[in-house]
Amino acid sequence: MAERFKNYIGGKWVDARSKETFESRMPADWNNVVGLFPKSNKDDIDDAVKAAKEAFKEWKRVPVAKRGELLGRVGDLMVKRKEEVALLMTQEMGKVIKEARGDTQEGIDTAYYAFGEGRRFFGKTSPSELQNKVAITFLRPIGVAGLISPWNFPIAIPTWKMFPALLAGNTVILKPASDTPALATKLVEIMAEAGFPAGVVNLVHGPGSAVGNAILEHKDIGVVSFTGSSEVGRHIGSVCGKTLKRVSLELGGKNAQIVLDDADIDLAVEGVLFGAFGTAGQRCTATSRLILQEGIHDRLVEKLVKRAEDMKIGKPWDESVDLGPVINESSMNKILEYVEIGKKEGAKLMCGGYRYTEGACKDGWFLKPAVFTEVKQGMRIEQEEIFGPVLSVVKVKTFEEAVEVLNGVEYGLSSSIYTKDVNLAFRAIEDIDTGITYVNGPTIGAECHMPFGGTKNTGNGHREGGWTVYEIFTEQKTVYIDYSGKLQKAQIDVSIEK
Ligand code: UN1
Repeated sequence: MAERFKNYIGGKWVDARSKETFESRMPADWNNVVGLFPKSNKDDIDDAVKAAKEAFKEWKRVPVAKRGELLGRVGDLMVKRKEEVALLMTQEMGKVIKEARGDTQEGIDTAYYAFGEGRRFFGKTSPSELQNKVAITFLRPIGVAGLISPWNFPIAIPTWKMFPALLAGNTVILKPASDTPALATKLVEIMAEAGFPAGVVNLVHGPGSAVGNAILEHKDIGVVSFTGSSEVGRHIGSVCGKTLKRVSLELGGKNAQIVLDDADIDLAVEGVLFGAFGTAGQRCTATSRLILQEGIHDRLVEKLVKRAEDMKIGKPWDESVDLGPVINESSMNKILEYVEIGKKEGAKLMCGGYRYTEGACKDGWFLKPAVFTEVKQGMRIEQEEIFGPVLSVVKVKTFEEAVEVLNGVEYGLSSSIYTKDVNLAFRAIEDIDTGITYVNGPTIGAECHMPFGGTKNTGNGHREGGWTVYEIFTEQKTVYIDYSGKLQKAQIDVSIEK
């Protein structure tokens, strides 16, 4: 019998009110059930909001440095349990063990960053326009935060949302992706062990249609943060528009790496392999397009295809494996459909692009990594997010053309340029319309202390990570203190005589 897991509401582990459950299975071996999880609905969200709202009354009064200390303790516990979490990640989500450790480490880094921020939760101080008066700002919590997280970074992204929300003094309800509920449970177990008061951290499993929507519509949730597809993001944004909630949306990408003729070719090949096929291409930041200047094109493609073909596919917990499975069957089918679309559009499939079933891989969603060349601007495989190990190579003549192709999509998350020419590197930084640009590095590898997010349809202008995430989870309070002892009128009592 598969283990049965619970929701965490008001400091207690509880079943869904409906008592219904859903399964989580291993993508690398779908005969294996990781566990059964509560299939919750609006009633469970109502319970969680009640608990979170009650807990907020006290939690917001805990000094921010103390809240930070608790998050530091979460970091310490995560360090101790890093290997156990990473192993579970290979099983439930399917990324290879080295990357699973990295995902967990990103959560640890986020915990320690929040710990530090607890001692520098600064507002601003300004002179007033009047004499004997001063103006200051404080950051205050919003209330109950509803956090909806994806499966591709099943530890890192929930921590990106929960830790800053909690540090700021909000209480939280996490609704994790239904493909990775065990990992979210593990994280919340660790947080419970660290000693958050009951109701401060709540976990509610279940489908987006029921649990997610209940979060969006609940009048006592003040802020929503979502990472996922642009399609779902549009829906979330529109509902939150109606209910006047603050909402942060981190959505799709169609990221590209440019390689100019003068680049270090081997470095560029290493970069694109990691960027395109790391996490089996299932990152918002994944390199989905490779834009090559014509002088380097053929040599680079030759090296790249050889390396892609040699990648070892297998069970993600095996240290020697380069590429694990994709998350589930429908995702695999969608990726394979894109391979067919690419062929029909006239692009040339140089390698991979089919299901890999050899040996131990027969019961998993494994794919051979695909490289398409002769991809033209405007083809669907050049424009649409695929979220799998499929790379489209576009040949260009000039730097200007490269930037134009890179910018010619609806998304703007990450980007990269390989060149030794410092002038062109800086022009790229200026001209590329994305939230993140790497110079001589792949499109993946964002660090927790820096702003993370994108332009255009990648989101709605917020930045997670770094200091900017606190703009999502706080209200600004502006305070004027008048110590003149008389009524002073701003805008009316003009101080400079004519
Ligand atoms: C994501 O793909 O949603 O920069 C997040 C990176 C990781 C985070 C990716 N640190 O690739």
